[in-house]
Amino acid sequence: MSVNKDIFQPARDFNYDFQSAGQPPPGWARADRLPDALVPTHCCFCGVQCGMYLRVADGQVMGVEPRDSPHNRGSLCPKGVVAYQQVNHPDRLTSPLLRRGGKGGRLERATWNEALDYVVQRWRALQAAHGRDAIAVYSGSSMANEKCYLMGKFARVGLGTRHIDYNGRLCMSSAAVAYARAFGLDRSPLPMTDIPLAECLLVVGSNVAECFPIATNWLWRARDNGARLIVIDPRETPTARTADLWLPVRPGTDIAVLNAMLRQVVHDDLVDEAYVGERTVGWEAVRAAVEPYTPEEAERIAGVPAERVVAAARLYGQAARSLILHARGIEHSSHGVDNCLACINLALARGQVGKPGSGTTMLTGQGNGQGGREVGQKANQLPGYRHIDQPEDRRFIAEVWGIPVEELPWEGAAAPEMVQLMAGGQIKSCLVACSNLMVSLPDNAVVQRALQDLDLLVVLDFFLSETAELADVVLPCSVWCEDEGTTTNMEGRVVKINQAAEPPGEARRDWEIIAELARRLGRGQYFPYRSVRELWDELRRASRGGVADYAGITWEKIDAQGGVFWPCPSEDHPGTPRLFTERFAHPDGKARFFPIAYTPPAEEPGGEYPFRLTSGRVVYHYLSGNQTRRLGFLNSQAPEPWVELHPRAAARLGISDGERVRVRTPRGAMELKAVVAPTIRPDTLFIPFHYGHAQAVNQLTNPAVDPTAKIPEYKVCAAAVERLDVPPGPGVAGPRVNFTPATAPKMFPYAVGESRTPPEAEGKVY
Ligand SMILES: Nc1nc2c(c(=O)[nH]1)N[C@H]1C(S)=C(S)[C@@H](COP(=O)(O)OP(=O)(O)OC[C@H]3O[C@@H](n4cnc5c(=O)[nH]c(N)nc54)[C@H](O)[C@@H]3O)O[C@H]1N2
Ligand SMILES: Nc1nc2c(c(=O)[nH]1)N[C@H]1C(S)=C(S)[C@@H](COP(=O)(O)OP(=O)(O)OC[C@H]3O[C@@H](n4cnc5c(=O)[nH]c(N)nc54)[C@H](O)[C@@H]3O)O[C@H]1N2
Ligand code: SF4
Ligand SMILES: [Mo]
Repeated sequence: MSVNKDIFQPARDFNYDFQSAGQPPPGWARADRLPDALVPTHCCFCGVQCGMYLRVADGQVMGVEPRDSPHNRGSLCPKGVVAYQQVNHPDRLTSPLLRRGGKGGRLERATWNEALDYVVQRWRALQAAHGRDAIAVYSGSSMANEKCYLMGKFARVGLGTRHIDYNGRLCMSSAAVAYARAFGLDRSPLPMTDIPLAECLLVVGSNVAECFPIATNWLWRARDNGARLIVIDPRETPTARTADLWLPVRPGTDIAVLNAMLRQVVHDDLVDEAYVGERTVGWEAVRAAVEPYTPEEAERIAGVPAERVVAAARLYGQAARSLILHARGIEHSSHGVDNCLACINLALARGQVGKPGSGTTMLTGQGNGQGGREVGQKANQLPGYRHIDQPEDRRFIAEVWGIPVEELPWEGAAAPEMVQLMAGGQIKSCLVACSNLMVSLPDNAVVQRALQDLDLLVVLDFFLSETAELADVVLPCSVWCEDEGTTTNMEGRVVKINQAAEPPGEARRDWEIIAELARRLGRGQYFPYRSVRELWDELRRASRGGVADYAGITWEKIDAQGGVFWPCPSEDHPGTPRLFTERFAHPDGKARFFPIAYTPPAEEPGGEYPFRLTSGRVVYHYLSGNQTRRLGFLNSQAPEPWVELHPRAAARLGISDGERVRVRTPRGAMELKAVVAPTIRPDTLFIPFHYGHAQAVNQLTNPAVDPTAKIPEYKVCAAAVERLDVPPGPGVAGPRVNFTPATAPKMFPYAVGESRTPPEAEGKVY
């Protein structure tokens, strides 16, 4: 077998100069050794969760081999192939760091005892002075289910605070709300292996080929079978380039197109009346609601030629099996829930949901993006997708945890609201695990002030992130393959991550650090875990009977079946790959239609800011980039951000390809390289978001959120782009800002010290 040696090389160009150092650091595994073992596991990056083997020699991870899991069939993308290079990376944090000399001081090495004692003593003092809710926990979905579960329990039982939320809030919380509302349950209704059964694929707001490269193989199989492909995206993505139809929508205007497609389906008599009558509720209101959305109206609002809207409706509507795949392009919106519901309306009207190879599916982003949102680290949620406001759910979980139900806090602030509570001084300390807020939250000048003003910021990470740089205490943790556990991939398939190495130096596993903090807080009796398996067994018990029921999933069954789909209520149950085949998850078994009207984004272009700025991903980097910017091969392909703009816009502004330019929004400005490309709408700019500090696009983005899901509107705000020799003057009229009470980021309504008081039942759909 010929091996591309490059991919086995350590990252040469990040913080470690091998040339002058001469030799790799001690402990760096050599790629040319034969492995002692191949450890079966899954990739740590996106929601596809490709199976892989890690090559291990002398306890060191030294490479990767293909593994034939049912959903990736041996393939890996460029990120999966080099993921293992994080393990022995010279930038790994190997001892706790403590900021000495107050806020202006430096982060310096400390012992675990010193660091943990300091954290616990400060937390006790802050809670005594300001109430339990003065501390927040901000978690993440790149961690295994067991750890995400532990974070929720630690916040509510260890610290007794109501404030816990996680980065999935920024990811697809709008799709989660939409599925819960329409179907009664939030999970992709079918496995990836169903995609080749579809006759028509409608991709709405996803750069599938760059963001889910291996899931894309299933799209190609569908194409091989003759499936037609339609893509709705302001950019002609690699997937759009191969499509039968590309609908270049103006950012933030998809509802006009989706409603017009549904109207055309109605006018062409393509509604599945039998299905609609038997399996759904609310159709008549939707039929009436879409009537004003003529193809011409869609063209006016969304900038997509009317005849393309009609053609898309016919391709989609005439297929016997059609599948809508949607992602952050429509979900990162101040009306993200409505965007997803508009997709669902279309699929329900065509009678597609609950059948093989058809319906709708959300392309879940993070490795454990699905599991992370159902095991209880979300502000309004308890394990098993239970709701924190439901008395019977509260009783059940309090019993599993062995605490009086009155001690269980109520709903806390969602991630963007937490930032406001920090900025407002109500939250005094935050424990961040598995998130890099300084890069990922919108309007990050405000985020920086909020984090810097905290009395105590504690960060668990294995590389010093932009957020960890601001911390008072940094606790070094394990990378994914230094621990075991389960993740739930984008299909709802629970898979097993296996341990291939020990954490380096003094680094510890996340769950060990959290359990130790609980012990030092005097809550050790609730956190007696000696292994991840004990945590897993408790999670199974806590999910029993819930919407996301893991009770019957054992690690052995995962191994035997190549993963188990939840719900899986008992050990003799095989799991549930396809949902809604007979009934939907609402008590009456029927799906719900919701009439959706187009509303403009929270900020529209105008005056000084004539462009729509959108942001997203490239294939070589992962999220905030804290991991992939350190992996030499990946970083060499995309070492810095750029702004994509259309040749017509560039010509008008005198900008040439490769030139450095300034992009401005009402919140900030940044300088970066221009990439002039005909693949983007002339009124739109695109910047990838994987970079920190002065290279972060979130200096510019709008913090407006969806009123229910609280997901930020990353995908559209008003912007200007200009040559660097143009002074950034005070400008003429500002953008037209559509802030309404519903879309404005709302201050969380509860004061601190109120964990034991139920909130008013306002907007508690999910
Ligand atoms: N390489 C890579 N892969 C990843 C990740 C990564 O960071 N890097 N992250 C993972 C995670 S957590 C996530 S959430 C997913 C995200 O996966 P995707 O949602 O596919 O990725 P994005 O780049 O955020 O946005 C998708 C597309 O939305 C388009 N878009 C922008 N505005 C609009 C709009 O108003 N309407 C429509 N229809 N489209 C619009 C953009 O042009 C872009 O092509 O990827 C996962 N996979
Ligand atoms: N402008 C703009 N902003 C966006 C988006 C966008 O499209 N545009 N997308 C949004 C989306 S979809 C997402 S998902 C968010 C993601 O935003 P973040 O969650 O902030 O991004 P990550 O890079 O995943 O941050 C994870 C951090 O935890 C560390 N980490 C990884 N694994 C572990 C682990 O097992 N344990 C611990 N303790 N730490 C770990 C990593 O080193 C990294 O520093 O960003 C959002 N922000
Ligand atoms: S597609 Fe996703 S899970 Fe698969 S190798 Fe790439 S990043 Fe990893
Ligand atoms: Mo995400």
